[in-house]
Amino acid sequence: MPGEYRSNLRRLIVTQGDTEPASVEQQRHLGLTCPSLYDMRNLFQVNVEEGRHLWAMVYLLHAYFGRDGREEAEALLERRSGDADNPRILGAFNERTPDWLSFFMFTYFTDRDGKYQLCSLAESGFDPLARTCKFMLTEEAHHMFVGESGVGRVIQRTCEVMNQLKTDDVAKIRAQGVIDLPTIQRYLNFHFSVTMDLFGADVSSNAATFYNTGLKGRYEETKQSDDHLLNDAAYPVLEVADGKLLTVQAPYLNALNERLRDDYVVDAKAGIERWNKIIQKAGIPFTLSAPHKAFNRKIGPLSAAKISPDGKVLSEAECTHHHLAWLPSVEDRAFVASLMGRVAEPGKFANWIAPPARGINNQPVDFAYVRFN
Ligand code: BYC
Ligand code: FE
Ligand code: FE
Repeated sequence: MPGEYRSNLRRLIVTQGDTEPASVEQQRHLGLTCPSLYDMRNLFQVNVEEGRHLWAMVYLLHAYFGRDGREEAEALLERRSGDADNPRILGAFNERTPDWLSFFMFTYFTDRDGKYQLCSLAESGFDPLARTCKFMLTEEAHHMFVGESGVGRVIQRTCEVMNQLKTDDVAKIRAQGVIDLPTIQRYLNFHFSVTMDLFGADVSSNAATFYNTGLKGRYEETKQSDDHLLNDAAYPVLEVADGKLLTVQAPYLNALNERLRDDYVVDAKAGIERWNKIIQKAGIPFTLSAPHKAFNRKIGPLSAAKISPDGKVLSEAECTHHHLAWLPSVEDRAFVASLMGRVAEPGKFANWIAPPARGINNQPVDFAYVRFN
């Protein structure tokens, strides 16, 4: 392999591999506060599979990259999520996953980044990487299911309590030990925006190189009807000019991160609409929505501006003023944390979450999914 190709390929594999143990580190204490045995079993399955994804990437490093690969794999084992001195590579993987609402949001939004990145690596011309990513994708579907159904069950339980009390008063809803819908929206805003950053800068020469050298493709590359070279093509990206968000055309090859982010947003929004169906069915006039993709960014040119969830460019003062309404506050997080307590009796569920519609592998919902020996 030529030098630059080799180091780019290794870097992609290291970045992918780094996220896998990071997520397990972020989630490792959640067994202590599982809302049911059903949920605990799902947590363990997710963690085991992320561990295997790590193994798959380390295998590639050892099998194809000689000494550099072994050193990178060693370094991967030394990094820790959130460690100030030796953190994980990507931002979202250094955030905490302190409670189960965060876990469900993470598996819905952040594992979905996994799906999109793996789909683009599954197009790689480096066949061992492409093949292993295709296999990893089969497991990603379950992780996202855990997230979507988890958040859905939290919403369902909240709606039940709201209808019993006939109120949307946050204090009264919280007093019943369930999570109010505005707090769920703030958690959604946080996890959505942190995940937006995982796609990298909107305009990136790395992205162009990865694509041009066949290391990565687009999402569903083979279904794209253009020439797959993209040399003279353009793609829209956002810029802040005169206090407004403007769409400008960038060279397509440099905008491939943005293209993948846009594909992701369509998919992520579809599930939010399914959550809204639960709220509608309960007859409650409230709608969850995805924040604008420019909201709360830390990566790329949009990170220099303050942008509201509905896509308005704000002054520093306006932003500080609204911050509490848009992202989980210390108090929101403390409230959610106060609800977390372990429920480990088969068929029992914590008060803040509805039971699932069905069990796992045709077992009943009250099956003893985890045994403590
Ligand atoms: N945080 O040119 P840019 C998953 C860095 S999730 C911190 O835009 P590029 C999973 C970037 O590294 C899927 N740093 O970067 C989910 C670069 O650094 P250098 C994970 C960031 O390379 C749940 C600089 O900023 N897989 O599997 O075009 C549970 C300039 O950026 C971030 C992958 O990501 C960030 N968010 O795009 C378990 C696939 N973003 O060179 C698992 C592999 C960017 O200046 N990775 N930077 O030192 C990639 O394809 C690319 O590296 C990225 C970044 C798309 C992430
Ligand atoms: Fe994974
Ligand atoms: Fe995953």
